[in-house]
Amino acid sequence: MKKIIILALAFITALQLKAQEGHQLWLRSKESLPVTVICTMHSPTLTIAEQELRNGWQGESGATVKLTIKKNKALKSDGFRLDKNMIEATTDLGILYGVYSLLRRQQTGEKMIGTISNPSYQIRILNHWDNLDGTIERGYAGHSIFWRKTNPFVVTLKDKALWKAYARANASIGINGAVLDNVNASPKILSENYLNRVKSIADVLRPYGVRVYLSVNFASPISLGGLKTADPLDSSVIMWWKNKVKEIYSLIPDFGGLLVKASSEGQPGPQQYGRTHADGANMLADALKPYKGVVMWRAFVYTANDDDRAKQAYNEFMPLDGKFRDNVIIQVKNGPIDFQPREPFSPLFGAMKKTSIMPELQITQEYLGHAVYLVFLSTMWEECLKSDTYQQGEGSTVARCTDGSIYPQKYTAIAGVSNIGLDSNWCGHPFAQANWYAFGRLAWNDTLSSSQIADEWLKMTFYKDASKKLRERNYKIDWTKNFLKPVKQIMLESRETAVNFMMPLGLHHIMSANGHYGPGPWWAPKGVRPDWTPPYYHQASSNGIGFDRTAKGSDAVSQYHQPLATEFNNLATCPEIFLLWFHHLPWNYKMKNGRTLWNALCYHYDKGVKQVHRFQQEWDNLKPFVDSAQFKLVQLKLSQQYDNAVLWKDACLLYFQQFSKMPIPKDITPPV
Ligand code: GCW
Repeated sequence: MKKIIILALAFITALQLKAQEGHQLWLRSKESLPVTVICTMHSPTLTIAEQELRNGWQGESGATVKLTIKKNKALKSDGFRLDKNMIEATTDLGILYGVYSLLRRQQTGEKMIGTISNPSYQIRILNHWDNLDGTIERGYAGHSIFWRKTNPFVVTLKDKALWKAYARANASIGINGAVLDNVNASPKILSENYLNRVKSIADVLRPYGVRVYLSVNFASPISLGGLKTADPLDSSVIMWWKNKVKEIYSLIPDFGGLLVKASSEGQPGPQQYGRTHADGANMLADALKPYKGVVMWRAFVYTANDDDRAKQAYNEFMPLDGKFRDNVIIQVKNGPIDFQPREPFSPLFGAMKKTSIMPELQITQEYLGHAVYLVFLSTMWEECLKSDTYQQGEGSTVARCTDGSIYPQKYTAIAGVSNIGLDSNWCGHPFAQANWYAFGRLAWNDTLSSSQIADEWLKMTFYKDASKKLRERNYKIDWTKNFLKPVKQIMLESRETAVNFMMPLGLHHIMSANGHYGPGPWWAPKGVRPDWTPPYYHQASSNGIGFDRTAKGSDAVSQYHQPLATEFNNLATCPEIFLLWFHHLPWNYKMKNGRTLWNALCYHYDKGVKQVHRFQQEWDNLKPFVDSAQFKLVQLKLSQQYDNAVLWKDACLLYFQQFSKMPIPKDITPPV
């Protein structure tokens, strides 16, 4: 009997592990060549490093590779140096990163010898908006990999295998932190049962250098602790958090810290007690300090008042500059409103000079077509990171203002809202994996180009997928010319394409309510907060369209450092990509190319639709290069994207036309 049970268990385990083999992401298994690895030190992380090297070696057959841990002033934190058959780092995690980098370079043909690579940000973290019942807020790839409704506290072998594969993928791109639960946090996350599960997750993630963090509900002392208040200056509240933090660290000694969404979209926060964000954040920071934990405090705050929503975070946080403890990091979304297809950078970047600031990017495609559209977000993030804030003179880019190059922050960090779920390809769309990849790569090196990132990802993900026939021919040449080049081009164009057919020329927040998929510029039912309705943002009427944020309007422009304030304020110098973000203009306003604003809008929408159509045609040619299931899936998703692009164009043009009362240009397919 015992034997049968053991056999059955072994069989189930084998099946479960087999299921994970589908989850290879960009870490496709290769036939490795023999290699000898020399490493005189030992740790679980180094064991993984050695194994990875042996399993993936594509270099000279029979080579000997030395892994060396030693002090080297040129290396920052977990940075590494690659040389001919040598990886050097000051930490064992640095060695692991070096191994992944070396294996990637073997696959992509990138330079190796003499490379020194240091991380741009110390904390490179994913934010999972995962609820404890297993659902995911704005998740489009199935349920949570961490939480579930039934048997929530049982940790299975399958769970562990999945968490391990997740940790490995993160480590391969340098991600070293994960917030495991939604920022709209349930107080239950801090209860004993959940903390034990967090411990199990942390134990699996640890050897890969991924630390766990938790989102917490500011009112936890009331709802979980039974206290009467959550006032951050109340001594019983302070004590409650201290004890809770102590309990967490007794389970997870390397716990990273807490993420807080407070006094935002109905979440509790210090302001209910007449306290500031600094009072709230500092109270938690003090509790975490003895353990070297951090508080990531979100700046995503806005209330329904007459003030332009784009200005509110800045107005609320700027007066607090310098008032936060050094283990508090203010987490700021890339744009001042909310992860729209295009926003200018948030004016808080570079402006808070005495406070650590971290960018929050959204990997999950809440406003960019969910897991349906092919949108490579790297170009959007690159645009933000490379934007010049001018806060300390020319060259004060968002990246340099947040990665420690300009301001001496104690902690530097960058967060990405995850797009990961139980879906068999992790992210819902094969190309959505590229966004997870890109986030990690940019967090490691914020000067990388999207073109390089796309190149790497495509080579790692697709190079092996091709028909046998093709492989027998001059595969490398065919593949580069016929697959890599066109697909890379699609990826690099894809975000601008989405902007064109959704919200061109600085339009924003005109999507359908709640679902945030498809158009909804008309949505404004009575009784709904105006700042949740699209007409608040597009301001279309017979007079024109656009949100006036100039000095004559809401004056949001003045939150930007000169020369940007003037550049945005002035119609002649405002970049056309932000035109209707900053200006309200008549329909017949003359654009730089001589078109009327109305015609320009029509052409942008039309161009976006045509671009998606071209993506479809190009993809159709690529069948021999892609695994057939993936090929069909992408084909199907592109056709859904096309339908939705047509819907966006038709809906927006018909809706806006009632105000412009101008004809659709003749060379544009008329709305049906
Ligand atoms: O983008 C909005 C989303 C909410 C989200 C919120 C936030 C987690 O629509 O679903 O809540 O932002 O970032 O807090």
